[in-house]
Amino acid sequence: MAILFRSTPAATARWQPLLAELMPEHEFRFWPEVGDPANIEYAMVWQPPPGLLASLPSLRLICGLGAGIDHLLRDPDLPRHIPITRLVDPYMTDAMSEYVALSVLRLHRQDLDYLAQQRAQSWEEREQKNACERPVGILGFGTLGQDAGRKLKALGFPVAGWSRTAKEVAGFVTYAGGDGLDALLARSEILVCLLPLTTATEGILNAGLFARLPRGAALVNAGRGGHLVEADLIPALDSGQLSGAVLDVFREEPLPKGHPFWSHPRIIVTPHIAAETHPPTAAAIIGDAIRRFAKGEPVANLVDLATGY
Ligand code: NDP
Ligand code: OXD
Repeated sequence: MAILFRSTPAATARWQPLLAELMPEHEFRFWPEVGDPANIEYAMVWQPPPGLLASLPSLRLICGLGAGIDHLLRDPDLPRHIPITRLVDPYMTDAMSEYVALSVLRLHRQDLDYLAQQRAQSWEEREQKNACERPVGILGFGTLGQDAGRKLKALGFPVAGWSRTAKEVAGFVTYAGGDGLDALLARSEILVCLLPLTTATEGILNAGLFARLPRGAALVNAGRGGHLVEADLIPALDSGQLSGAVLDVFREEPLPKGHPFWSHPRIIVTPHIAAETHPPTAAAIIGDAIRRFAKGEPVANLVDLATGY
């Protein structure tokens, strides 16, 4: 029995020594050295080439190396009968909340304007609200959204969350479904997207949605690039409907040189680093899932292919 590991070359180099240390009972094959595919029962993967998973006849469990699994569902040959786990790692959750808190604070404290003023050597005080006067809406109120919400709330922001299914989360206003979205947007001066990318959420950040936010609202997208209709963002910023955007994810990554997002004065770009997979903690979590699965015990964080996350 062997485990196939496939990620980027840089990530593979970080994972390799940890896997030997934390999962010594397993034989690992590091893509593209697959060896005999017939004895691979488990796959630990990030963006596997299409068809790779279908070529493993003994595969029993697919362990995604990220929280999102849209990279797996893009494979037309994905063996859909094989269970998939996604990564839920408190270390990553903390990292995402740091990113969201930083981004929301930058937008709230008018950093884009003060940076422009610094470049112009212009000493000008701007009127500033406190966090308690700046409602934040979080699209995707799951593992990451709720943790970010708790940390924003601790900073004083009134936070509301939007999810697919209705839920009660102590201390938060929550909304669900299409009607709930209108209500959340109407109150959100800063909108944070932490949704999974699915057929239902693709392109959700578009001109129609921006128009339903209060004028001058700002956007943080740390979900997926596919959530944003890129052509709609700059017109919304240039018209003043949106006042700023912090973007960590893009339809094409790396964001191509010359893309207008790089140089727009009201956009902050980061290179998909909001919450990177952290091999030491992730290896322990995935190792535990594989051990439980092998013993026939229930495994956490299984993906539901019907909803796509
Ligand atoms: P979860 O599955 O825990 O949460 C997803 C949330 O989105 C849930 O609240 C879910 O609703 C909601 N949701 C899903 N579909 C819809 C819909 N159609 N309408 C309304 N709400 C919807 O995922 P995580 O919080 O762990 O991760 C979220 C995403 O964050 C990942 O899929 C990934 O794309 C992104 N991510 C980005 C990273 C980065 O570095 N930029 C790092 C890690 C993750 P419900 O509660 O009803 O199920
Ligand atoms: C993830 C990511 O989904 O890093 O984990 O984007």
